[in-house]
Amino acid sequence: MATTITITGAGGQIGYALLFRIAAGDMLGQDEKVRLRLLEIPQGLKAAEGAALELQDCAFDLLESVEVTDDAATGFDSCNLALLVGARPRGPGMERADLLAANAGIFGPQGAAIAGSAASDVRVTVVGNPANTNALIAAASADGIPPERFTALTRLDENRARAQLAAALDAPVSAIRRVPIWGNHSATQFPDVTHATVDGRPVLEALAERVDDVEAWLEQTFIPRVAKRGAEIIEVRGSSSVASAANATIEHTRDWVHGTDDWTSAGVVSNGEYGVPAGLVSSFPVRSVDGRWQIVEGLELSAWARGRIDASVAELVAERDAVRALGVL
Ligand code: NAX
Repeated sequence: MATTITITGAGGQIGYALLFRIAAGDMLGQDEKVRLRLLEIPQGLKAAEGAALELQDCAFDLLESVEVTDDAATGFDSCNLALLVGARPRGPGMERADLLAANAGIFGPQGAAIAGSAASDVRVTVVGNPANTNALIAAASADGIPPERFTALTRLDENRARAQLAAALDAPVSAIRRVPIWGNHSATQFPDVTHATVDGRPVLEALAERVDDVEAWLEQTFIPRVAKRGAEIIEVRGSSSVASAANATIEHTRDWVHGTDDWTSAGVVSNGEYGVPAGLVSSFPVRSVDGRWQIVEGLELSAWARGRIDASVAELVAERDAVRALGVL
């Protein structure tokens, strides 16, 4: 057996960083063959075709086939995993409502095409921004597919948060655990260190030994650094995050399929957990058990954490309402 994986925007930057790692077995392991479907718009076909030629030249043992198309029904045909990377970026002078509308025009039809032609076990990860609301739109357009099969990527934010804590504590990143992201994949996101540990010890305790005022450090240094890391990468590198985004997409999907031994973060459909309105795609602390994301429940939230989460969730509500006003939901 092989897993069929559809990657939209496969001719773009993240697509190029994803394809070779998937074909090398980084996502599903060395025992699972893969069939790749590269779905692009006509302008992106050549780049995707070029990547397909290079995939061929890698002669990967695990790679059974590569197909390039600009037809959504063909692209999602029998796919088990859909990685929705292609999206409409914000152009000059574009208002937020225009951006949401342009992306609704992509993710609505793609959700419908997934419902029409994907395998019955399909699992969808939305990377293209605004990722949470794009996932909501795709899920709402995919009649017959349970909404929990649609997720948005916030793993990159979590990885950034863990890496920043590791640097601040002079600890290896592998020692840092339980740093969930709450809310939207945007500047309002809340990277939460309340329950985080470093080598099993509370991070808050370890931080208190290194910074004078932990709360101020979290508010003024840590959270802005994590939430604005994408902008920092653009400033330094001259281009947006690519390899780290592809890596996070691989980790998210791998964990969804193979399970986790601890918490991680993913944008998943809320059932009202922690007061997040049901139906929104919000990031939560999650575990992956038997191929399903489960929200970690029962965590105590301080008034400060509650306020941060509420602010990010309010942004998700506003995005949903803007999309509803367009008549999409
Ligand atoms: P690129 O502009 O390099 O590539 C996007 C590709 O998508 C292009 O080849 C384009 O032709 C294609 N595309 C556009 N509309 C399409 C459609 N309807 N069907 C199929 N393909 C389509 O962008 P890249 O750097 O690869 O980033 C892709 C998306 O990831 C962006 O929306 C970006 O904002 C988002 N990101 C999300 C992150 C996350 O953590 N969730 C982090 C990284 C990144 O910023």
